[in-house]
Amino acid sequence: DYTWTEYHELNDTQRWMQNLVAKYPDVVSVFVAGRSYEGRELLGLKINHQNGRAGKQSIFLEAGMHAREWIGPATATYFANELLTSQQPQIINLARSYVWYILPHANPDGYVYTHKTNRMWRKTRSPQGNNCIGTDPNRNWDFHWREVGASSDPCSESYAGPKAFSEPEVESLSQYLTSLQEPMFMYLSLHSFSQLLLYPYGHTSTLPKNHKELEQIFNAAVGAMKRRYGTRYTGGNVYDAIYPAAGSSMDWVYGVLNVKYSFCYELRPSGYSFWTGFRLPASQIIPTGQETTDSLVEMIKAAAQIE
Ligand code: 0X9
Ligand code: ZN
Repeated sequence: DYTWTEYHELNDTQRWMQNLVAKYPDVVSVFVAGRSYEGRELLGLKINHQNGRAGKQSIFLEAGMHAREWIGPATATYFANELLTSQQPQIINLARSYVWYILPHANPDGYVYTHKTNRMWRKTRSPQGNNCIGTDPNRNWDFHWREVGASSDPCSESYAGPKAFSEPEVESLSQYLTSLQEPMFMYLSLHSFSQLLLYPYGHTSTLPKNHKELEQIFNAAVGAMKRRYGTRYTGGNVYDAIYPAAGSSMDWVYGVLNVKYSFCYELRPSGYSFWTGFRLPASQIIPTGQETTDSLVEMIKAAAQIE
């Protein structure tokens, strides 16, 4: 059985998703948002309660863009399971009020590589110049591409790629996001680590137009994150809160698709240790899933109140 007491390989999670369709045929379907360089499906879950009201908006949750950040996919699947099984009225309500798209593995080739060969791999697996492999998929989106905080060196961990949307994962996911029928209410990107909640932009310190609203939502989300286990998050706009970084999915969705609420979580742990930061013990998957669910519930409530 699929549990949240250990990290899973890609195939396990893809099988789990297919099994959910069989278990909840009226509510769950899978979607394929394209294919990776090595031909793997970008497989996600669509959760849509037919008995919800008509004209629902969507919320898209993306994780696993960076291969070694294993807590992202684990939290995405934890949250999907909550949407499907929780008895809490708030979560039942959330599940019914939106059309949910949950993509646990935006970079499946990289994830497989972290299991088989190099636990610390970050990028995609497409061959680039100078005998180096991979592009940083979170620098490859076509919005102020490569302007700052992105490298033109194919061997760099933040290589932006030879051009915007050079990576099949990123190009096809962008196409898929553009093609969705329901208006998108919110876009969420799960990364790790540092315990930060981030909003646009990465390419400039100029705050986005609705930054007052984003800050209000930020405060609600960070407050809820702390409630259960005292977990402290900081953050703000990417450029000031961490570092300049152009070409992320969050900024593209905000800037090009005009989705007003676009956020990125840098999940547990806190601190700076590169060696331990990506190796969050599996015993912390459930607590991370619980507090992040708390945070998402309050975040979406706060955003819905603004409307
Ligand atoms: O550098 C990144 O891409 C992200 N940090 S990480 O340690 N996970 O690599 C942060 C970038 C800002 N986040 C988004 N714009 N989504
Ligand atoms: Zn990341």
